Amino acid sequence: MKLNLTAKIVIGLALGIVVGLILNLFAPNLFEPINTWILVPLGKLFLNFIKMLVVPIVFFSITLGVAGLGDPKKLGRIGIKTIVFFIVTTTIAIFIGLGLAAVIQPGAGGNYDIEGASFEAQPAPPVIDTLLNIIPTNPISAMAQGEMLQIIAFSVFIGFALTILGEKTKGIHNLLEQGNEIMMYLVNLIMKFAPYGTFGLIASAVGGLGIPALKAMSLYFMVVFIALVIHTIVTYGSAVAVLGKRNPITFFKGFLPAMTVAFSTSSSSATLPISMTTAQKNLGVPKAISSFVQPLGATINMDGTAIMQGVATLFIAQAYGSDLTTAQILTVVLTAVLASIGTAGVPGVGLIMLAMVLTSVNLPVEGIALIIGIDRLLDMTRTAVNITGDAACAVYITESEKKHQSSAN
Ligand code: DAS
Repeated sequence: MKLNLTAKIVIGLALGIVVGLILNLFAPNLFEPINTWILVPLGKLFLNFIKMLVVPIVFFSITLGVAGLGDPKKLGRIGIKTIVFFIVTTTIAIFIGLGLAAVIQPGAGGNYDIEGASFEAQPAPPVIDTLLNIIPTNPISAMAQGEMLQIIAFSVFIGFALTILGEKTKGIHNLLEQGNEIMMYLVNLIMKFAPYGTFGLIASAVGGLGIPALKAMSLYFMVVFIALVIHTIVTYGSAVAVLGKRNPITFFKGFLPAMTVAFSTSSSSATLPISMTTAQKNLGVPKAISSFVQPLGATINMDGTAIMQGVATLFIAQAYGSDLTTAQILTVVLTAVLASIGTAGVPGVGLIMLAMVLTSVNLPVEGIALIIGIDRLLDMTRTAVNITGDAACAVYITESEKKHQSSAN
């Protein structure tokens, strides 16, 4: 029987938990050698694969994400309204995630020393330095050093230049598109190793930390899930009711077929054809609006992913006993919004962009070890949220264009 990747990851997760608990509860003396020779290498290999892709994916995704926004002059009324809707809802999403994580504190009582990656909190630089340092004096060295904010800033400038230069830079734009294709292929490839990496990381975390690790993971899962549900019902429900002048129940019922496909595929891009036909057939979104808003949204609007990144960052900070300053929280919001613009709609890429958010506030990427096992299950849910945000925007634009037409006549 051919198991799909999600099933394999879930099996890796379950086995990791069982092996971790057995080692922790019944054979602690065996844990050290097994952890050193099997579990940590499996986990480290997977984390290294993820780290390997972070810088190129950030550069290609954010450059193309910004270029994809189109020339502000040519964006037009629909484009401006769409992008404003996307940025506002993504920012609300992050604050819902951060707020819930700050209140529920899923990683509190942490000080987890995850697979030897103990973490010394570095004093955060003053806000003004953080802002000034965003502009890289040497972009290549920023990439070499993994200075995420500087890489993002450089990518935004390049993306903006591509938009303004248009046809003159068609060649380099295509080259970047191909580079991004290669990156998405490599994401797919390393996700095939996810079941083994997940097993190693979870067995190591649970084997070393025992039940508290399981508790932390379940709490994290619950906080992300609740934040996703709140954002979908409250933010999208009100946007559809107030801006779209629709009954939210009818909206969610009408869009459910697309949400279930997104849930099962964990890919906004793969679901796009279904999302568009569902919005057109069940929500009465005109083809012209659906064909602009939803493909753009599938690329640059990922509220569910932004929620995960906000919660995960606070959770990992708590797990390492590190309090984020206000400047660092704002950095998380900025990088998570940009990560959401950059994240392509393929399975697991939100996790890779999380490494970027963590690095931007000097948190160790190893902290992903505690959440990676359950990420696939959350990926399914947040992908369904991601595409629902695009559909809510399409309904808003449909209503707003109707008003515009009637006032024009
Ligand atoms: N699975 C991605 C998507 O298709 C989102 C993510 O990885 O967070 O929307």
